[in-house]
Amino acid sequence: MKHSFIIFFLISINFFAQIFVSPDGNDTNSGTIDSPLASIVEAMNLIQPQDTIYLLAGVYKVSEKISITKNGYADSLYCLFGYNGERALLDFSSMEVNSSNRGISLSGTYWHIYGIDVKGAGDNGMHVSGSFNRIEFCTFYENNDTGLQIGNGASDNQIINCDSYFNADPGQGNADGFAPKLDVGSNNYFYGCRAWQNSDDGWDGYMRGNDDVSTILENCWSFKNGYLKSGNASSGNGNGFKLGGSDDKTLMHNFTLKNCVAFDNRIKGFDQNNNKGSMILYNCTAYRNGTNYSIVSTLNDGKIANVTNSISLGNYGTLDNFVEQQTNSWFTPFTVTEEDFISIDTLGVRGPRKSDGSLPDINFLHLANGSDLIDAGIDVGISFIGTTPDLGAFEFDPNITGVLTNEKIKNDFTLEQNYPNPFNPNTSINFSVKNKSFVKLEVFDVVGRKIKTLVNDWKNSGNYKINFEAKELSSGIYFYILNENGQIQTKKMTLVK
Ligand SMILES: [Ca+2]
Ligand SMILES: [Ca+2]
Ligand SMILES: [Ca+2]
Ligand SMILES: [Ca+2]
Repeated sequence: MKHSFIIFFLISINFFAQIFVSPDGNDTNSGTIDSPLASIVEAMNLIQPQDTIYLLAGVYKVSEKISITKNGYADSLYCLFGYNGERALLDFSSMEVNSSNRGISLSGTYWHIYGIDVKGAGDNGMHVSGSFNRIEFCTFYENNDTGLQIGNGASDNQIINCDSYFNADPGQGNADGFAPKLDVGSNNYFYGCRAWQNSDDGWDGYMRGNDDVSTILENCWSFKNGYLKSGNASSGNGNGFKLGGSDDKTLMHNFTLKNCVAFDNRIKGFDQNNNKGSMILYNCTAYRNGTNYSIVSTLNDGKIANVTNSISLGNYGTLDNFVEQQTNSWFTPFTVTEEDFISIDTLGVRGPRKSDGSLPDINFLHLANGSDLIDAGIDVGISFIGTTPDLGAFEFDPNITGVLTNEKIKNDFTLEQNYPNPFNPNTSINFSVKNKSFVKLEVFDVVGRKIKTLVNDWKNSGNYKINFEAKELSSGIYFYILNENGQIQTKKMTLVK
């Protein structure tokens, strides 16, 4: 009863405009669900902050670049969503192959783009030059350059649960899956993404025009890069994660990779490529790449390379003496064989995502019961099961039989009861965030009117204490709701004057 009430008012409180677009729509329509527009560009012209453009399911044949230029604010995002969990495919295949023919050019800020597929653009599927955007549960495939590229100083973007595959440029040496590269800014974050069979690299952080920037990847899989859709080898670089590099070999890209997996990439799994910045690899797994790990050239002063709790099935490659290493699978007394894993069959790795966009459950490269790699790692600040962290990207859970999940690194958070409660007129609301994520904390009254937005921003992992002041409000029951990456927790508080 209580639940349905809360769900009811969560829906009913949204007074912001919704603009609907359909492949069968018409731009003379009003833009309601029953009378949708035809053109995404027209919807872009109409949208106001906090509005949502819903793309009804279907194939949108688009022949010109879609430029997203409006700037939202931390407390009023623009939203572009596939409607109701269905997929909207933006098919740019009629575009000529040309570096000015990107599919979507996102130069705006504070956009949340969710549930959209981008195919066949004449250049990048999407190019992000704006900051503080969240691109979620989108796919980029068969574009004529990198699927999703981030550049022009763009910073603080979150790329969550996206796939990028079968991208190939005519020369095959440029198209990566995900490319925070060249003049990209800092603090872009990838979570739960997959890149496969791109003609050049899975991820590429090559620098030109900017220096000493930082990028974070968690729970990302990169495989079969350096191969074309046909399965033939490409003439591109073929690395899973290319962690930088620059023309004069001096520029720095600081990468942090946690729980990332590279396999079957043609040349290298995890590749420094003359990057002079810091590279932190925690709990990564590499298998059957040309070379699994390669960090071989000295870094700039003050920069460090660290590979810890990581697995190589097969020869690990080359990590120079300056690379700090602890408890990797190639150290004594560990032995790594196929028997350490439930499966080394890649079955399911490119399978469909769950309905919330998270990665599919697989057995591939998950540790088998009895492996000496279980509970063999050291604590690097990633949550773990058992007495200590395991080696590799997937933590063994003795309580789960059959298909394993990636639960342990799912974003999660706690929302505490406010204190004092009842209160007048000030109270504190504490919450904690485990992984960096987009957090919204809002207060509603008992009929579901939004009273105040207390938080609407990216938060790093940590504990937060927010003061709520209710001097202007009357006595009664209020709700506060924390929304973190789409997961919601609600608590009740009482103002007594
Ligand atoms: Ca290349
Ligand atoms: Ca590349
Ligand atoms: Ca073993
Ligand atoms: Ca463990």
